[in-house]
Amino acid sequence: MVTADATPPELRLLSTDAGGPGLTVAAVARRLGVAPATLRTWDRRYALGSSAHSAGSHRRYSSLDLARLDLMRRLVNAGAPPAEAARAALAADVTADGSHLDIDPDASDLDLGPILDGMDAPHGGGDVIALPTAAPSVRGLARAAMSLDSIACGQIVRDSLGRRGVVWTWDNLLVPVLVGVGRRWENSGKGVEVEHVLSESVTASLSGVVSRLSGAVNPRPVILACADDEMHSLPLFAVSAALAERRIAARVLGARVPHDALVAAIRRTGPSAVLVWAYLEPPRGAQSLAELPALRPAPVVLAAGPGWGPTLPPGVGRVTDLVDAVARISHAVGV
Ligand code: B12
Repeated sequence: MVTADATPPELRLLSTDAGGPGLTVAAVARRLGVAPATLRTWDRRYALGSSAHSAGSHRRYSSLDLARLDLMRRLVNAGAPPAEAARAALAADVTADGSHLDIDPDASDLDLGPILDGMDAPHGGGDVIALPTAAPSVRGLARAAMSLDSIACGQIVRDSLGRRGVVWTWDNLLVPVLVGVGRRWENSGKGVEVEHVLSESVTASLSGVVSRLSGAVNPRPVILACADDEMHSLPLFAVSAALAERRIAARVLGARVPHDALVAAIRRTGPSAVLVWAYLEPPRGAQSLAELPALRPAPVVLAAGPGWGPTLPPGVGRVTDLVDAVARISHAVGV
């Protein structure tokens, strides 16, 4: 018998256990960081789904169902073939509060011991991102990213953007997961593929907010660019989406913008504000910001990110976070 204290606290004690309605497929998908289609497939193929259906035969999940599905997800993430993982999850003896799983190793051909040992490594260097006190949506996004499930990542991020807006989603959902992913890479050297899947999903979701903008209020453009060699472009998309919510249109030049290309873009468009993001120190440092074209009227030039160092050239403003960036750009465009 192998015992794992495996179920995260937010998966415990759902209302079906007290005779209430339980969770919907969408809610379970969010909590587990698994696409709803994957849950339906597991139900159809392996009979691993909800034990109760409510009126209208919609699936409703109890904490015991969730504990089994969570185990299934963990085993699959740890490399178990889905059919084997499902057999083990179905054979698991789940306790009443869903907090423990007693797994019978004879129920499966898998050697479950090493897989269970590898689950929930505590310091973010293993197969999870360590986010012990995080909200369910944060843990769901982290799990989806770790599973390289870009569809679930997109669903979780879009859901939050729709409900809470760009600034809340950036500060409370995206930053914690991005920092966790970055820390895992720092500790283990693993997970660049996770960073890429997460970044692509976040970029696409934030771009979706921008694509719904019509009737922008700013007559002169706003330019958002990364410094020379800088690949960390996500903050630009966050700024662009947060501005779009205020009906301000921005032109995102994206990652690795050579200094000469930025100069050319400024000359061609005559922007009211230019924000340049640097996570890493740019090759020519903050001095490059002093060498932007002197237009009339002069654009507001903003340096964002830790790469610019402590001293900025005269006339260049420093932006400290997303709210600050939106406020300064809104002021520059006169909104
Ligand atoms: C995603 C990611 C990538 C992706 C980027 C994809 C993309 N399209 O953006 C990829 C895989 C390409 C990548 C590459 C690299 N990465 Co990287 N990456 C990250 C990760 C996980 C998130 C980056 C991000 O968007 N951060 C945004 C927020 C979450 O960062 P933050 O520091 O908390 O931001 C706060 C402040 O900066 C502040 N702030 C201050 N001013 C402003 C202004 C504005 C407008 C905003 C919004 C915020 C803000 O508020 C922010 C919170 O809102 C970070 C981890 C991390 N902690 O950020 C590593 C991280 C930035 N990467 C790092 C490194 C070392 C690299 C690589 C050199 C190594 C590698 N893996 O190959 C390359 C660099 C390549 C290059 N030339 O640029 C290090 C940087 C360490 C350092 N300071 O030197 C980090 C910190 C990882 C780590 N923990 O070590 N990376």
